[in-house]
Amino acid sequence: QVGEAVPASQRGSWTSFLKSMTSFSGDLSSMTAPPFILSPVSLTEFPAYWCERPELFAAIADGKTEEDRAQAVLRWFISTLKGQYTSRNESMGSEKKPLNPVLGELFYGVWPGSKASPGVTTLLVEQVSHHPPITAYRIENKEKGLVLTGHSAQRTSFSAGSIVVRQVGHAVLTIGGSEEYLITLPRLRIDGLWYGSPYIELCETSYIAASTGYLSTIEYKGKGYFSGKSHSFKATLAPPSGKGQPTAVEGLWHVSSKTSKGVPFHDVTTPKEEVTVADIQEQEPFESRRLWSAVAKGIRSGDFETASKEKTIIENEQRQRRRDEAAAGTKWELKHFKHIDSDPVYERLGKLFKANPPTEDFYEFLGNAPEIKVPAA
Ligand code: CLR
Repeated sequence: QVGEAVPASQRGSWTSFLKSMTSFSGDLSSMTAPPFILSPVSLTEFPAYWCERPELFAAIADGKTEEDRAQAVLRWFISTLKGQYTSRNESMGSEKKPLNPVLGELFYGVWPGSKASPGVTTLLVEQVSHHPPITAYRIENKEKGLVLTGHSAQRTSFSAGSIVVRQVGHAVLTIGGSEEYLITLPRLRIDGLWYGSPYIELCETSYIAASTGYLSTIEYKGKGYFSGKSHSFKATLAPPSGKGQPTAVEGLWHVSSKTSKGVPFHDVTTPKEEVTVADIQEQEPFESRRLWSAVAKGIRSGDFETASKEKTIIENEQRQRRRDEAAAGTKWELKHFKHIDSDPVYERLGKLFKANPPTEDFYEFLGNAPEIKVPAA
C-alpha cells in the first residue's frame, strides 16, 4: 500500500510529493517534502562519513609497499560505505531529506586520535555552491601525512519508481604529499519511496586509481545479483602490468568481505567513531549546527511549524544577500577553496579506467584551516 510507513495525516502530501518527483529533474534538495521525511542534518555534515573509522584511514600510511597502500585505501573506502549510505536508516528509520546547505555554510570537526588510530584527523567542509548544491571538503591526518580533498554534487532523475542519483565530483587522497589516489563515487538508487521508507542501493561501478599504477574497480549490485543479497559488491585491485596478480574481494559492503583466497578483507560490524564538533555556542554563525539549530530543534521535536518558519528566515536572509551582492556588483567569496576548471590529477589518473567525463572541475584548498581545539580525552 502507498505510504505504509507514512503518518496517516501526511499520506496525501507524500503521494503528491512522489508525483511531482516523477516529472522532476535536477535539484531535488530544493523540493518541498512532507515533514516526516525531513532530516535535521545538513548535507555539509556528510563528508564526516569518510573518516568514521579513523584507524583505517591512518593505517593507509603504514603500508610498506605500493600494493599494501593501495589495498589499505580500498579497505578504508569500502568501510566508509555503510556510514555514507545506510546510517540514516539506522539512526532515523529510513533515508531522509537532508537540510539543503546555504552558500558558505561550514562544518568543522576532529577525530582526536587514540592508540588504535594514531594522529589527530581534522575535517573542514564548505558549501561552495547553493544552486546546484556543491559541497567541498578536506580531511587531514598530519602526523600520518594523509590528505583527502574532494567535492560532492548530485544529478537526480526518476526511473521506475526510484530516484537515481549520479554523483558528480571526486576525491583525491595523497600520501606523503606525493602518492595520489583518485576516487570516483558510485551511482545510487533510492528505493522504497512508494511505502514511504526510502533506502539506498548502490549500483554500477566506481574506481580508485593510484599514481603508482594500481587500480581498484568496485562493482555494486543489489538483491538478486552476485550473492542474491542487497548491498553486494565485488572489487578487483589490479597492479600495473608486470607487477603481480590482481586481488579479488567480494562481500556485503555494510557487513564484511573476503578475498578470493578466503582472507577477511573488511569488517564494519564493530562500532564507528563519530566526529567531534565544537559546542554550538562556540561556533561561528555560518557553522552548520549553529546556523540550523532552530530548524533542527523543530524537526526533532515534531514542531514543524517552527521548523518551517525558521527555515524561511534563513532562506530569505540568503535571498537578500544575493540581491545585495547583485546590486553592489560583488560576488560571494569562498573561504577555504578556490574553484579550478579542470583537475590535473583527475585527468592523469582517470586514464587508468577511461574516466567519463575525461575531465572534472575541482576545489583547491587555500591552506587556511582554522585552529581546531582537540578536546581533552
Ligand atoms: C552526499 C554525499 C555523501 C553520500 C550521500 C549519501 C546520501 C545522499 C547524499 C550523498 C546526497 C543527497 C541525497 C542523499 C540521500 C537522499 C538525498 C541523494 C550522495 C536526496 C537529496 C533526498 C531525496 C528525498 C527522498 C529521501 C524523499 O558522501
